[in-house]
Amino acid sequence: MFGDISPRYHPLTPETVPAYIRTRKELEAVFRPEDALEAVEVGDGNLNLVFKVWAKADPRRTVVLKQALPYVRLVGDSWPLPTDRARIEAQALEIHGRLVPQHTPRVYFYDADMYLVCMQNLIDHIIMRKGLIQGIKYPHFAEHIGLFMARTLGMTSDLVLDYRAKKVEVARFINPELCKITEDLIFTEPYRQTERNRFHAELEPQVVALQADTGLHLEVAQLKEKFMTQAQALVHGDLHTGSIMVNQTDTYVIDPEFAYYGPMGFDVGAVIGNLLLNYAAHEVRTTDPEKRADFRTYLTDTIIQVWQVFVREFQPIWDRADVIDMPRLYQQDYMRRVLQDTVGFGACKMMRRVIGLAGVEDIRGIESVKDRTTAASLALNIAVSMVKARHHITRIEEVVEMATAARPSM
Ligand code: SR1
Ligand code: MG
Repeated sequence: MFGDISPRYHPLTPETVPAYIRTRKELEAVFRPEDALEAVEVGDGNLNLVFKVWAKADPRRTVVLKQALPYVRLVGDSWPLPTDRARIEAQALEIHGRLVPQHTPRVYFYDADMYLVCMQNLIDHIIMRKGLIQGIKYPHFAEHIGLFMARTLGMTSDLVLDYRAKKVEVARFINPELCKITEDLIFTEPYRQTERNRFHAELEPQVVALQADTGLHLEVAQLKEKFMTQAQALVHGDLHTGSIMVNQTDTYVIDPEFAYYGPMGFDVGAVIGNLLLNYAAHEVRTTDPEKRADFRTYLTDTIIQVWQVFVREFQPIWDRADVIDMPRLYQQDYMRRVLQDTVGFGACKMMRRVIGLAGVEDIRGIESVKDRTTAASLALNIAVSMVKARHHITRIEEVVEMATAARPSM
């Protein structure tokens, strides 16, 4: 266990949610005393309980309650996990809401005894991963997420924060157990034989080769060290396409419970790596060659645009930065290092989703084993070429070139 659990804490159920809602003054503007309330548990993530609750008479009057369990939901109570992650999520959402309100769900309250965040129910939006699997394009996504990352990363870095405030923030977002999940599941387990890995037998020869590749291990070890030691900015920490909700006009970033002070490229890499996982999945998910080529062009254009918008929106942050010398050269050097980190972390995020415990639906949801193997193999080949090339990359277009050149080996 991790510290004492509040005596008031109890996991909610759909039956107990309405009574809990009645105790919260913050929701008096949403629900009326006479409202009959309905709740369902919809958590399909790996860690928490998530309830949607609405007024039966008007389902648009609705909120989401996200409550931490004291263990990893995906595995059970044999894997304890601190409920403090709910505080981290509430505080990160507060910062995101200040810096990019248009891309952050509204938070109604945080209940520190119940380890629960109550927030806006994004009823007009879907999880981006699900949309991408169906081949839906989101024309404003790159613009939105590029801005989101430039603001949330740049404005929480030493380029903007006062020297003392920065250290206070680093301390506030110490998140050791969730970082340890990342250290194990992303940077360690995929590269050795462990019980928690979940790849299918047909992929084994490629995984065995990857696990014997000492050059790859060196790169991944360097990235793990960077993840563990570089307190560059407040990163979201789990910015995959399952943490993004979208429609044709809006983009919202949810679920920052893995937030901590880490390298910026960890977030940018998560976005790009997950777009590439989807790219690999469409190798078999979209059988019509023209449609596949068209959707892939959308994905690769999006990758390029995400980076370009990120760099463009970072510029005003540079204008506020007090750097000692050669500001132009330093800016270029800084952004090049963030790009190289992005490529390395993006690759690690891809490999873990193919080999490790927590997969993604893009690949693992492919029913035919043969097809799943083809997509997974392509994802691994793209990732391996990225991680090995990362030190030399100077342009985002090189990532797209590597993706388009890669072929499945199985
Ligand atoms: C045991 S938690 C597995 C994964 O779920 C979260 O979404 C993170 O990506 C974590 O690595
Ligand atoms: Mg999550």
